[in-house]
Amino acid sequence: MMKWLMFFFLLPAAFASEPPNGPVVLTISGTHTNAGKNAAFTMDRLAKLPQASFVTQTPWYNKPVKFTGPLLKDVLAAAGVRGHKITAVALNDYKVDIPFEDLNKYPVMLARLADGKPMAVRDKGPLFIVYPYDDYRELRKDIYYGRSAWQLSKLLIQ
Ligand SMILES: Nc1nc2c(c(=O)[nH]1)N[C@H]1C(S)=C(S)[C@@H](COP(=O)(O)O)O[C@H]1N2
Ligand SMILES: [Mo]
Repeated sequence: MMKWLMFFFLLPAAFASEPPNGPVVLTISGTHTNAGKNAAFTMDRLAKLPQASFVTQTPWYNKPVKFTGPLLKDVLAAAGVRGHKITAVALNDYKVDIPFEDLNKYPVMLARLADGKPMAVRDKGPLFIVYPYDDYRELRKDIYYGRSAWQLSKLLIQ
């Protein structure tokens, strides 16, 4: 009974806040942000940014995976965001800091496809921050694996 009440109560609100091209999958916020409404990203908007792609082995899959998505620095540029430090927040409330320096040193990707397919939440999707671990041996360390937030939902900029 309670469940149904909740359903009818929440449903109109969910539709009202949804832009025509789908739900917001990533929000960006922070004190040095002038992003305003540019800080909300639908999958569609992320897919329209220039796309990067690389194949790499990871600790999460038992074979190399081809990841595709915009570079994190291009996402932040599209939102009009600058700062020193990024805190990535995931759907499971995992939080990790990523220095802006990483984005200039490496093509850090906001992956939205794994082997050409969208990632379900149970497969660490829909968004996964990935580094090109195979191209840089120094990235094959727990500090960078830790910065690889899967199920990403927010970026807080400081
Ligand atoms: N969303 C989310 N991303 C995450 C984590 C997490 O708990 N939640 N753990 C991080 C850490 S500390 C590491 S080492 C790697 C590997 O985590 P896993 O092997 O538990 O998937 O994912 C990183 N990304
Ligand atoms: Mo870790």
